[in-house]
Amino acid sequence: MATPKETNLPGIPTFDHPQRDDLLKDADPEIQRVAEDLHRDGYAVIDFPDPGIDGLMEEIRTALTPRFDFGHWREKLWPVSDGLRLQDLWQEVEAVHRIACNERVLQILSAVFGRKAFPFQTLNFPVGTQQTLHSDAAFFSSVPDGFMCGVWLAFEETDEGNGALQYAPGSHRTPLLTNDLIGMRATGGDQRKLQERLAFAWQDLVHGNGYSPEIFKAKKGQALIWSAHLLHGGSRHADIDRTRWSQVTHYYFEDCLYWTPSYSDVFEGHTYVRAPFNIVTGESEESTYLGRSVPASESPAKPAARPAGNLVEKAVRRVARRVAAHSVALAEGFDREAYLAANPDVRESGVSPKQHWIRHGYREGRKLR
Ligand SMILES: O=C(O)CCC(=O)C(=O)O
Ligand SMILES: [Fe+2]
Repeated sequence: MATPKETNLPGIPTFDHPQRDDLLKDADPEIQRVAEDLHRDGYAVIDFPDPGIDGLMEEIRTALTPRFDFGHWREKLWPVSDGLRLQDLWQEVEAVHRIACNERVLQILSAVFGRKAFPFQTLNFPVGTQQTLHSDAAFFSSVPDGFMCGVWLAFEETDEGNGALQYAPGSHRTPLLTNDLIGMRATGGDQRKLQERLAFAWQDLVHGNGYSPEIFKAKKGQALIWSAHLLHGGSRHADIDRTRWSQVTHYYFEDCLYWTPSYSDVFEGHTYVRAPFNIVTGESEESTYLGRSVPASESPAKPAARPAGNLVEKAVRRVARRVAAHSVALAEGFDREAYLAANPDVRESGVSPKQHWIRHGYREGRKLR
């Protein structure tokens, strides 16, 4: 499985490959179905392939419950659309490790992508993340493109009430948003502004292409695989008395270069290259380009200093509000001329009417039209 099958296009994941039917002709029906779903929709659902999965999920819930402050979440984080998470608990909790390294999952991923999969990061959530729609490729990309995915496992049923995972079917066809596309420089720039611009741009992609986000109404023990470019996030966690226990494991594939577009200005010579940790082998995977090793970067392009305490909360609230305003403006068809006519002060100030609405008008309750 480690070596890609011989083809003229070894850099395209098998599920998207022009010869995918031929490449997968000997694969079992589940693998063929997952490949087809990833190709068509950008995601695929499986029953998690471990007969002891109920016990593992129970073990994780019991081990982690005392480590989360649910009161703080309800009072401070939930109102600003934030969640709770613990990263890389595979190092401490055996059940998290076992889920991340499940052999059948590795077999399915390796077959449908055509390179050997390895898990490099886990996140455990007790409640919904309420994250806005995004593509993981902004943070975890590969060369060749597309060799990354997430496998999200529901420890309990998820629906409209408890912040189910959401995704925009078909959005895996949208381009990787490198910094040149969003007009922001990573090196020497403001990483928070860049992330805000990215969040707006993903919303533009969803609205502009007419995608309709759906939620994953999962049964306990079901898992959703998303491909690197699928726009996904967490829906509103409406009922704060409910939980949304879940684990996501992020996977890369061997023999790639691993990089972070958000931290890179490639054509100015700054590529933030990673050496992701292979949770199965316990060793880092070095990046390679066409078979030759590429050293990992020392540190990302320096993000702007992070403010402390309630300044962080204020910043999170401000970004959440602006993203919401941007979404409303898109959904209702912002009319620039009508906004200027109704708001002479905006015309006089010379600022962009849409930016004014997103930054001020929305909060001040000014009418869109
Ligand atoms: O669990 C969620 O709501 C989203 C998680 C996610 O986007 C991720 O881990 O990449
Ligand atoms: Fe994500």
